[in-house]
Amino acid sequence: MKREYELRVDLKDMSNNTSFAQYGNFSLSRNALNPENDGYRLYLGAFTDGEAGDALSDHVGYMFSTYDNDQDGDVQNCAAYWGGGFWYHSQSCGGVGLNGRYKAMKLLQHAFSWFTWVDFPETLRASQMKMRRVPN
Ligand SMILES: [Ca+2]
Repeated sequence: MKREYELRVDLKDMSNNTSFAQYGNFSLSRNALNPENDGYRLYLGAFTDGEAGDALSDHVGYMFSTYDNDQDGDVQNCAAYWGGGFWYHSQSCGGVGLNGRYKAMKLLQHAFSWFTWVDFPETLRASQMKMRRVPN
């Protein structure tokens, strides 16, 4: 039986307010024989808790993109445009970029954001993605 993990994302804004979002059943390339060929595709179960809100479910099913390996499906290179790798959405990159820049460099450019809590033109100060095994 496959082990099940939950994901907790801790966030901090520029005023040092903190928030979080939590999901059940986190995995990458869930059913792939070769995760690298599958792009380490994001899989999440249900949003289970957190005042930051569910911004990440929109990104489920997308591959992890980096500036030198654009797998996001959007016309642009989201990792280059936002400033860091992530599971970007195929339409306008999506609303979460936890490796994005601290400040948007161009008009309407997203950066380090979690759109249901901190979004353009504001950016986050810090984030942590933590996973742990769900006890049986
Ligand atoms: Ca692209």
